[in-house]
Amino acid sequence: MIRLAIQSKGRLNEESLKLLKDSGIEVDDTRRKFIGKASDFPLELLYLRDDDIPGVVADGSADLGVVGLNEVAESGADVKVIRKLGFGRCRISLAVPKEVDYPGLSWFQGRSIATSYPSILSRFLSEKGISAEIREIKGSVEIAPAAGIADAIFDIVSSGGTLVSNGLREVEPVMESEAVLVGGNDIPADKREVLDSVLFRFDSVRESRGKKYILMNIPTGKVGEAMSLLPSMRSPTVMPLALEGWSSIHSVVDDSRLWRTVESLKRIGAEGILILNVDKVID
Ligand code: PRT
Ligand code: ZN
Repeated sequence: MIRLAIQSKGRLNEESLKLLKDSGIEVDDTRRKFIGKASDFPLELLYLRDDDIPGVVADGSADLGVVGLNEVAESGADVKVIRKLGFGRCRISLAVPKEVDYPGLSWFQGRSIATSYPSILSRFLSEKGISAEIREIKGSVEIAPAAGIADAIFDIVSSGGTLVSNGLREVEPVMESEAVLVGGNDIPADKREVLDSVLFRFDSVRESRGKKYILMNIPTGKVGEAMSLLPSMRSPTVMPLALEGWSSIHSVVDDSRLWRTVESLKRIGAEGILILNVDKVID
């Protein structure tokens, strides 16, 4: 039995549960409980506040955790990042009132900065040789300058909308973050097999995200050209159609290049193009 800590509510909760579900690990999700058990997999879920996750993994109360890299860095807990999970992407940045004529980091010298991430900030400032006063506040950091609590802020930014609506401007992105899977430094041998299975499933789900399965009919004389447009995992599958002179091609394409690829294929005579979601990819 392996124990995984995830956020009980908040931004990473839903995606963490979805990752488990897509990995075939179904958990009774009545979030009121502190612990949930997977029905068909030797895994127990611990629902916690994100701030507590690195610590419980470091002390062995949980074997694994899903948490933002920013929380791992802030906690200083002795855990290992096993995988980046590709969701909950954001950055932590310094932001100043928009009317400031910002000359560079020296602006922060002797000023005050409000943040919920004092450790990351103080490390950054000392690396850069800036001495500033760090004012730790737990929530609504973005209102600190307007409220006269601090000259600037150091906070999570995703779309940037919160900064704009509070009259602030991002001036120094300090750290990129996303949800990560963390583990203790030595996973006991008897849990190794379950951990490997969790990683194998997570990797297959991750690999399938952002990919589409595409199939089409094409004049056989155009197959070579179509294949050059379709770099597949190994090579596209080509099959003859019952109709003389026509073939069918199947392949997997990254979402990011899907429309460009489809347009090029249509130009060379592809017909009956079908695009399907990819559920899992096992290499
Ligand atoms: O209750 P608990 O302690 O568990 O949760 P929490 O309130 O501390 O954290 P939560 O749920 O807000 O965020 C959990 C994690 O999600 C963070 O630690 C980050 O790793 C990640 N994440 C990703 C974000 C954002 N994107 C994000 N945009 N966390 C917070 N925000 C905030 C940001 O601070 C801003 O105030 O959302 C606001 C909107 O951002 P914009 O730039 O899109 O306007
Ligand atoms: Zn938190």
